[in-house]
Amino acid sequence: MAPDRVSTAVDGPAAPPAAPPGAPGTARVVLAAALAGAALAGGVAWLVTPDRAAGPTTIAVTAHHSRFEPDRIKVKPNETVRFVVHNADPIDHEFIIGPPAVHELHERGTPHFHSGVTPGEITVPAGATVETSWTFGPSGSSNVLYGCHLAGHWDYGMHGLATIR
Ligand SMILES: [Cu+2]
Repeated sequence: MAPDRVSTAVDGPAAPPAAPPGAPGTARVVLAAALAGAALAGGVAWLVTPDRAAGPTTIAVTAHHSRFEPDRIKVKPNETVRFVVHNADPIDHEFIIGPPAVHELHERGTPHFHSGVTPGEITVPAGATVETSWTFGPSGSSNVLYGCHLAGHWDYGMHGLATIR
């Protein structure tokens, strides 16, 4: 159970809804949530390789039970990735992406509302889907992490790792 693409087969059999009827979301996000649920049932972390076949790279990320799914992604050096982040939880979350220093700053308590003006820093309200873009550095640059710094969320495990290669 290690799907390597999330942005294909959106026309396949209907997946169970990831959010209540009427909540914002896309087929792609629903599929990602369904795959993530299946992977988590097996107790495994899994890896997503973005689909680069058509246009800008998009990675769908779902916040579910205060974890990010997927929690491991692979990107190309210097690649700009559009993150479509869906919050399937009944509480708000944030999605902050950057090198470790960025996360140290946010973990110490900078404001926890992000309008999206700063690339890679968004608030994702309960049930909402919010997008942001991030441009990764060259191969061999420092690790890029993504996570939520609302009180206790990072320590609970609400973070993921992007590998540049
Ligand atoms: Cu959170």
